[in-house]
Amino acid sequence: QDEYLDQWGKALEQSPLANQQTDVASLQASIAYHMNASLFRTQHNLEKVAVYQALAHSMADKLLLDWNRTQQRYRKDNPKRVYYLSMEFLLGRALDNAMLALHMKTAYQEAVQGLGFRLEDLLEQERDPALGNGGLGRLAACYMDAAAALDLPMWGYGLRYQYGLFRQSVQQGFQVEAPDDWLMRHHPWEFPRDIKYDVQFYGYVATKMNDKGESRLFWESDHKIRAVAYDVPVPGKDGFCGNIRLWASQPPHHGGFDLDAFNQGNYDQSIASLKDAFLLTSVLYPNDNHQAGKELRLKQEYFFVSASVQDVVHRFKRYRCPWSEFPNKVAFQLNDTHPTLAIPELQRILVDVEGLAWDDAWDIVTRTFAFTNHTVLPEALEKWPIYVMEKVLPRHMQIIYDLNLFFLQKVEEKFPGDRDLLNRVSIIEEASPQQVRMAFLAVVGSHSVNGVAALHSELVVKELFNDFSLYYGKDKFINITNGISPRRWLYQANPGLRDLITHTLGSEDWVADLPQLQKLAPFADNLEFQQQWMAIKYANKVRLTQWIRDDCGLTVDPRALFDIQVKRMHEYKRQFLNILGVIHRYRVLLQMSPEARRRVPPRVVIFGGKAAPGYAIAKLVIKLINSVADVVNNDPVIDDHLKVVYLPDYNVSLAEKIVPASDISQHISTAGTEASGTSNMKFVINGGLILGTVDGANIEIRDEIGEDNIFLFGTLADQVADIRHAQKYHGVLLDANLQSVLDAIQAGVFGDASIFNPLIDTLTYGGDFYLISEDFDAYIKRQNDVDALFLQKAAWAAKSIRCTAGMGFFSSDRSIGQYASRIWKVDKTALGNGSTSTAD
Ligand code: CBF
Repeated sequence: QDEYLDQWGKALEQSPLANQQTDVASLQASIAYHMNASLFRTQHNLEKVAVYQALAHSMADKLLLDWNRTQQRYRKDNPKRVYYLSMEFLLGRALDNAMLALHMKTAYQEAVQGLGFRLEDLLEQERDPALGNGGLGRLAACYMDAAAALDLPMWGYGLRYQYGLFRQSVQQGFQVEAPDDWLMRHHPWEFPRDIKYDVQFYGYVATKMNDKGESRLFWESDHKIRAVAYDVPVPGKDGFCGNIRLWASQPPHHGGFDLDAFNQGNYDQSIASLKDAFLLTSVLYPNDNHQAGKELRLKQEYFFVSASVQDVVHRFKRYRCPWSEFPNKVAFQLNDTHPTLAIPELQRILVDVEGLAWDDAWDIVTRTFAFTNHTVLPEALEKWPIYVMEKVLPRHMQIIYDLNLFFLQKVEEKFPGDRDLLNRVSIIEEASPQQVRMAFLAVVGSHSVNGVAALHSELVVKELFNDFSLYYGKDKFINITNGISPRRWLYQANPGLRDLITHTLGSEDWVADLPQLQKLAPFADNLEFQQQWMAIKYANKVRLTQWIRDDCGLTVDPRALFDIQVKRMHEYKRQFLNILGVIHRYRVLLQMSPEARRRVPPRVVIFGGKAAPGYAIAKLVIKLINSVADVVNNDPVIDDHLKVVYLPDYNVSLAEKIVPASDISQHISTAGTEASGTSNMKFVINGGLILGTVDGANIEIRDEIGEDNIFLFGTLADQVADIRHAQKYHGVLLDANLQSVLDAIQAGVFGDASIFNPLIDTLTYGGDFYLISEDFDAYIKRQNDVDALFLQKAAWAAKSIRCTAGMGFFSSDRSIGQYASRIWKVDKTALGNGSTSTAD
């Protein structure tokens, strides 16, 4: 075929794909072409969604060319590549992002306008691919974006769930879940590939002779499901385009159809394997920071890692390098423990399939994997019962036993006679039933383990993996503080602020070099600049106000203080504390004279976030918020002094509207529970002040922007254990203001009180595990400080500017740069002019 390569290159050069023009008329032509050729529609039958799709196809054409060039270049240069293994990628919408990355938004805006549409309306037609639960999945998306922007050879691997995170609506104040059928309409941002791997489950392990007469273990099973690749391009800079490969499940052969069963009239049986395959990647488990614990989830995890490892091994073998080169060509990053089975899977492939000696294989494995821990919450730490693992993955269970044995022997060598230690570090937990501790397996199989913010990484070493850090030494455990994409979370989400910053700093260079934002600091006290700054904030608030009106039928005043808490509903994140604080405010306002009330700045308190469908207490908090909203929003005495909003179906694209509109946002987890948080970074970079606990990345945000520009309060992480201990023995002494708030709920001020009993019990009988009572007074006082500052317009504006100015550190480019140099040891690839062809 090589002799024809030149000819193919020339043919492509002549093709419409390589000759795309970017003037308005050519863009219109390309949209019209796709309307007819890709969607089979004509201009006589136009709906916004169809125009959006034609537009997306037109844009994707441009990305595809970059994608092909980039991947072809990799194939030729064979650099060390990073594979980011993540069960979740919360990508958000693609079109706006791609247009901005390729500097084509203005041209497309004009093009669609000339065809009778507004670009903003078309952008709203895109469904969010919600292939993630919250922070972990969104972080993965920001990291892919950063790698693409940095020209770093990194691919993401994940699952193409047929149904993403459920869609949430609110009925009678309660959360109602519906399936997220995001693929019902054609999704123009994924490209199905003819790349397939079979993944097997169940079966048995036996011994057989290989060609050399050596006896080998092998794993046999009839139960196979086929993984099929879908590639999702990630727009980068200057013609570079990254990739996320998502696996969908399909039946292994003959399309899963059993013709014999059909001929015998056994119709259910005839499509049984089809149903089986469909189910595997049908739905994302909707738990955030909580283990799902179901056999199907274990199968999803294995399916995902097996296909990914097979794909990477296949690519490696193409170059015929010795196996010892594998760690120099491949770095796997485990995004939490969900992909940990990749460790025994690679060991299995190297030993059972490729015939390497156990120790050689293990050396390769441990030099290839690195692990990021994202939580210290015990309920989120994955453990799989051995009886489930033995049934689903019999060979992997054997491998895990062996790995554990060799590991414990080494621990015994270093710390002889310490049986307790062996028990504590064993990958197998001697409980009933016995379980595999996935986090321990990840630590033992990785050369580097990192936490995601300074405090979190400290807790990881001191608490979660203390014994391991004594055994391995501290160097294996590092911190890499999370970061966010400045492209999506400022450049794209806040065009007004983007333009002001660009104008003030003289160029757009700050986007790729975020510490340049510091140059805004000298303008913090400049009154004219403050006015421009706050006018942008006001416009963003107006935009959100319209959204609230359309979505919730509620009118709110954009001049009020917008106080926002949007994130997954979870007890440790303490939305309960927030709503209890709102009730307290409501009661105080009611007791005030009208004059006194007028001296308090009006507030709009906005909530958003989904609760896992099985998480009853979190769902009750949603109900309480909505019940309080019903009363407060309709109280004529309160009028506009206080409004409460619950925005349903919080997702990435809604976040892009909410984040730029905050005056204050709340990040108020019990100290030591929120590993990092990333929405805190998004709010602050957009000039929103934050009210938070001394937890996660709040601490580093304070260090960067200065103590004066953040409202911190509450118990410190190292005090929590003592307080819980004391509460256990002496009971919870409820704060007096909090007690009156609870009395009001129990008196039925917010409707049927009995509904809320289980929630109130978490404070009283439940021992107030999340220290709401302990922190209540400090929280209320800090809220009063917020009120006082909001009345001083210039002082508020100055702090808002200083917030943005200090956020240079939190770019995902900095985080990914640190991963690259400290863990993966990879170089950037310079993009060359490699000929275009379909790579991989
Ligand atoms: O590191 C990213 C985020 O991950 C979580 O969402 C998680 O799922 N474990 C944490 O809860 C966040 O603190 C963290 O920012």
